[in-house]
Amino acid sequence: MTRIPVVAGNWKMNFDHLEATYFVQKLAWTLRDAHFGFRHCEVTLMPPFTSIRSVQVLIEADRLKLTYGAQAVSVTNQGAFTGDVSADMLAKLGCTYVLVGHSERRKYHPEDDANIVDQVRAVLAAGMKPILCVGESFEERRQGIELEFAVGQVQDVIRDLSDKEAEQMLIAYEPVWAIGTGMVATPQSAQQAAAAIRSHLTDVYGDSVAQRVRILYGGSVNSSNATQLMMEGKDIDGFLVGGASLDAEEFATIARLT
Ligand code: G2H
Repeated sequence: MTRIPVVAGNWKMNFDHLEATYFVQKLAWTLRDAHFGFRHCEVTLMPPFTSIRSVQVLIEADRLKLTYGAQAVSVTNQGAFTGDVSADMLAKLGCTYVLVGHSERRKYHPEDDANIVDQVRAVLAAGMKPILCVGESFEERRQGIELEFAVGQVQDVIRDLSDKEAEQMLIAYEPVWAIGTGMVATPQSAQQAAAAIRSHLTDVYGDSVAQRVRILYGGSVNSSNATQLMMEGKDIDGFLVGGASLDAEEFATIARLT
């Protein structure tokens, strides 16, 4: 089964709508092939809520072969939830993906497993694809339980999903100690985690579903480590890129190497 790799740029809380417009123009100029589609991978941008509409307008106006998504979503669809943004609102903005359970959301917001399951359901119900983020902290790695921990996080979220729903998911393995630190997982350990996650998906859904789910690696990815991670990661289907996605040339290089 051939899985099309994804390179997702998680801008986190960076770029207002004007900076976002400038970035997309620069990325399109840097990657002239954005007009024709990338040969090997899908490139997707995950701006803050306030920049999604600007990114959408530019991508549609210039017919760029880029997709985009959001970094978080409400578990409810409408009503008195001040500050929240619903899955339907994001779907109407043309979002393809929504990040769910990023470690920064788990840390700074009350996002526990039950809430993350509800976010996944909301995203799927609105016709988008959740990118579920999992990964161990330094402490779990020190104890040697990193694989059990990451697989356990996947297990907690997917247990009630149907085969069809599971196929729509992407999973980003992001060891917390590697996020924004410059410390990247070794290609072997990234592959080992991706393989453990895929093996769990096989146990639950069977091989044909498990082989369709794209598993990304995230955590200090840049143009110097992307090639090795891809070459040695037969279960790694692309990257969730944070810091390095804020530089259009660097991000374009990662996309070319994926
Ligand atoms: C991991 C990643 C993108 P960074 O969170 O989500 O960030 O590449 O800066 O480590």
